[in-house]
Amino acid sequence: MSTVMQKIKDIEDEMARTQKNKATAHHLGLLKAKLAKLRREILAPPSSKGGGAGEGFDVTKSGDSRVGLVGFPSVGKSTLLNKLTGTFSEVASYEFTTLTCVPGVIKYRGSKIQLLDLPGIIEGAKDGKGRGRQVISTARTCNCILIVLDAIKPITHKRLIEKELEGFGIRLNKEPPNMGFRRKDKGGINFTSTVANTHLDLETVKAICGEYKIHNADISLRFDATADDLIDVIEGNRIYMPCIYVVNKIDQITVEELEVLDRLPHYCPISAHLEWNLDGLLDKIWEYLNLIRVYTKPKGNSPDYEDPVILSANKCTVEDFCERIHKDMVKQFKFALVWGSSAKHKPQRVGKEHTLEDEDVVQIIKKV
Ligand SMILES: Nc1nc2c(ncn2[C@@H]2O[C@H](COP(=O)(O)OP(=O)(O)OP(=O)(O)O)[C@@H](O)[C@H]2O)c(=O)[nH]1
Ligand SMILES: [Mg+2]
Repeated sequence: MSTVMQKIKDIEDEMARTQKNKATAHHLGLLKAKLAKLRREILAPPSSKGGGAGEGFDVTKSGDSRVGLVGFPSVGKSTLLNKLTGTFSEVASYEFTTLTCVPGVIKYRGSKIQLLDLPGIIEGAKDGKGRGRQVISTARTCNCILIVLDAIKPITHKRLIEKELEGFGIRLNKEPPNMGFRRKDKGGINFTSTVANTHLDLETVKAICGEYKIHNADISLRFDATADDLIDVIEGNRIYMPCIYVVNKIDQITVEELEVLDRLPHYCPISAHLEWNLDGLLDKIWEYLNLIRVYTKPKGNSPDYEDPVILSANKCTVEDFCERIHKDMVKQFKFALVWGSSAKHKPQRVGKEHTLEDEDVVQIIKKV
């Protein structure tokens, strides 16, 4: 492992020394590709059987979605878990109080959100330091990440945590790169673009592909992609995840300082200890999880508003709803009656491809 670490360091040093301009673009692209390959080696060493290395903490998934608390030591992650879930995770003024993953459950708008308190990470986690690797591996299993920051610590901490997560293949608040990439048997590298490219040219693309021993491929860009985007597409195991920057301990800063923080995108100020703005945070978590609630209506009864079926807003057809209720439901499905914002009438009769919306009421009519 240490030789891999040394190689990573050497490449990072070389990148820092290299001036960024048109003439060095392909060389930098090549270095980035080499770096991505080395990081992958650390994630999952090829020799290891059963894969101990890239593994997270052994906590069973429960509820409708999973949210992870990530941050430096002593920023208040455990305090926040305790306040939001009523679970107990030890809080103390010294660093590295939490040494394992402690789960809790938030009940919010009829849904159950599993919140994971994780040990504080230190810089270099992505390169195998401390428990950080385990923390980030667990973070990869979440549906949303809360990066917890201390309001009185330098804002540079935000960038450091992001770098750790990025080094582990997690992409925050980002869509997968919109580009076509198809390997071929012959014909060389064919590089086309529908927009002006300011980062990538054919030479850089060839250098990066060459590093992966890809000599024949069709690559088409539909946006101004960077070398990192191309590497992400080739590596393929990236996880795209929503992230909220939770700035804690705002009881310790002035109103003027708070106003400066207000300009950060994807951010939520709180005081976990004094329970300031925890409702605002819950609202934001709900928004970033992008979930919808669907109420079932048994025939002849009123809808069950207590226990909604929770679906992802990206996967919320009547068929998805049926599958959640029972695995055989789709087979027995005849049609559904839907009340609510997705319905044109009250109720509307729909098929299984109909897309549901938040707080719709659904009654399934089975075949007889
Ligand atoms: N002033 C202030 N202090 C807080 C707040 N939230 C937490 N703290 C304090 O910060 C210290 C660290 O809190 P923890 O919750 O243990 O922090 P942690 O992030 O879980 O720390 P590790 O487990 O060591 O990574 C404790 O002394 C808390 O009382 C807050 O909103 N305001
Ligand atoms: Mg803790």
